[in-house]
Amino acid sequence: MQQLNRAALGALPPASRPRVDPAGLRTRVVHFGIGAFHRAHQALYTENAVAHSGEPWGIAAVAPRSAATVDALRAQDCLYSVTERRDEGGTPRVVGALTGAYALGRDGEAVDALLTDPEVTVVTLTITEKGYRAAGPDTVVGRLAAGLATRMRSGAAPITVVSCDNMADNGAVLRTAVQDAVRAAGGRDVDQTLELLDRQVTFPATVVDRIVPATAPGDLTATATALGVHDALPVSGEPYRQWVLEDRFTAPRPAWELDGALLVPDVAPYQLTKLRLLNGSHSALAVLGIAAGRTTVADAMADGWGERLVRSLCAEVAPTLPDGGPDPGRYADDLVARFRNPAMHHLLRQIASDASLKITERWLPALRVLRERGAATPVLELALAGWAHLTRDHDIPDPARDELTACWRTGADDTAVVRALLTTVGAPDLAGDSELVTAAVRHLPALRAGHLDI
Ligand code: CS2
Repeated sequence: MQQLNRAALGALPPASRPRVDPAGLRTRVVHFGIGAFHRAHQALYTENAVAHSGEPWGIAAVAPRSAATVDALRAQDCLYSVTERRDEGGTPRVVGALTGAYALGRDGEAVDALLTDPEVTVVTLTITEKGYRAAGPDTVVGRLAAGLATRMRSGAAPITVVSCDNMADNGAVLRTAVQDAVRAAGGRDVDQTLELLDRQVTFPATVVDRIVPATAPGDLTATATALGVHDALPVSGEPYRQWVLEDRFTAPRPAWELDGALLVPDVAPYQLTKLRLLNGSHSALAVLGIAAGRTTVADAMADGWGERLVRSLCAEVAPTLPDGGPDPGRYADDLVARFRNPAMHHLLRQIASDASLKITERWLPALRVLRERGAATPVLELALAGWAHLTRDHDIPDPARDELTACWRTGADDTAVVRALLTTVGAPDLAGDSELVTAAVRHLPALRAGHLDI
């Protein structure tokens, strides 16, 4: 079967062809993190913005690690398809927004050149929570900081840097990480560079939302059948997507609002609602669902247990949300419908990965607010128990996995272990909350027996 590339576009079914002519685009956005989420979210918004506005915004996508994805994309002239999953099947649509693909280590010089190119005025990032903790010269943050510093020193144009990861205050977190990396790199003109960065670069906060499971082997076959050509990098996502951006751009950007993106003065109410309700429920479904032998989100939702968990977690956490965001009741209704989508095959294991970083964004801040108020937190206690149970003996990737498993190896009792686990993820305050720890520990025997207590 012929491979997807520019020469094959004419042979695609008309509904599957890109909305823009990829050859007519110019590289004006650099994106770090080439994974499925970017390809099904920001790249799509950008292609649609181009189709609406006629402005030729193209994206150079940089892979922090995987040169294999870069090579596969290049072999397809940076084309790939996105399938919207309403039910089994769905029509793949080829996206033509990418103008280049680079591997951070191997193509470092090209990436540096892009970051100093005055025509590039936007950088976006999807590097996951752990990407913001690493700042050596070969990391995304290190490279970005070095590139921005060079851009500032050479008097180049202002630029906006947009974190698209699931963290509260993601723009401010990235800004601090970049400033720290510039300071760590040293040099005589550090202060002047930092001052220029302050003046010429903004880091708006954003909320991104679309459920995009990792591509499964069956997706490749289904996509090839629908397209009539082979796509090595297909992605599929739910129909719903949302992008809320803090309206603080210092330089030109694609007209994403023409594709439904919201530009608002303050994203915090949207950000906290999404993190605590959607991502918070996702993580709870993942750790508890795995304990009960479920495989996907849709499985966990299929028998009523998942829905009860989502609704009760949303109800427990809603009082911690600031005004001005979506209505929590309606949001919970939408979540139940989104999570039920049987066409998604979203693996609980995927969501449970890096849980030690995710729960510090998704559960712990809400838990702190509720405990300070003296409010009851039965659902978050159960979720914590599910997480603690998962850390005991699992093979799910997590940067803190060895430290967490080591907590169980001490032979201490469950209470001491749960305290140690919480301390390991940076929550010694919660570890010291005896009532909370006792309540979580009480669930462990049932979880060990595979019972779901909700
Ligand atoms: C999920 C998210 O894997 C996870 O941790 O909770 O990727 C989630 O699907 C997205 O944030 C939805 O926008």
